[in-house]
Amino acid sequence: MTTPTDSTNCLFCRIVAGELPADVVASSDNVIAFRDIDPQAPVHVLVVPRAHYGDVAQVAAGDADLLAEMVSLADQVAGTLADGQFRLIFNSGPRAGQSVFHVHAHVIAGEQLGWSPA
Ligand code: IU
Repeated sequence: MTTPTDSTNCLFCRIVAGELPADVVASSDNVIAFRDIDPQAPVHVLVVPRAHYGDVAQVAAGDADLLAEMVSLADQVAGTLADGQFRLIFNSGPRAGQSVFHVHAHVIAGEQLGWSPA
């Protein structure tokens, strides 16, 4: 688990609050989904809980139902914007490539995906 973070000056908290713009494609009670500004595939959407958690392990430990809601919204996005098949990626910690420390799942879809994430 990475170091817990707080919502002070958190980019994704500001998007959730509507203080910064984002291309929101779906939402549910506790989760929003918006397009990544630097897409790596035809469909590249970030699924983000409204509440601030630093990484996926913190969500799993703190609110497993919220983690399930994130996965459900990811599935909905892939079904709406692509053919329902998708890759779901959580980068957890800087060495894994996490750069924004408000947990988010990358939904990657819309083309035949290769496999070499490392
Ligand atoms: P990462 O797993 O923490 O590295 O993913 C962060 C993502 O957030 C990355 O793909 C960025 O392109 C994306 N992003 C964004 O969509 N909007 C922003 O304003 C910023 C980053 I900063």
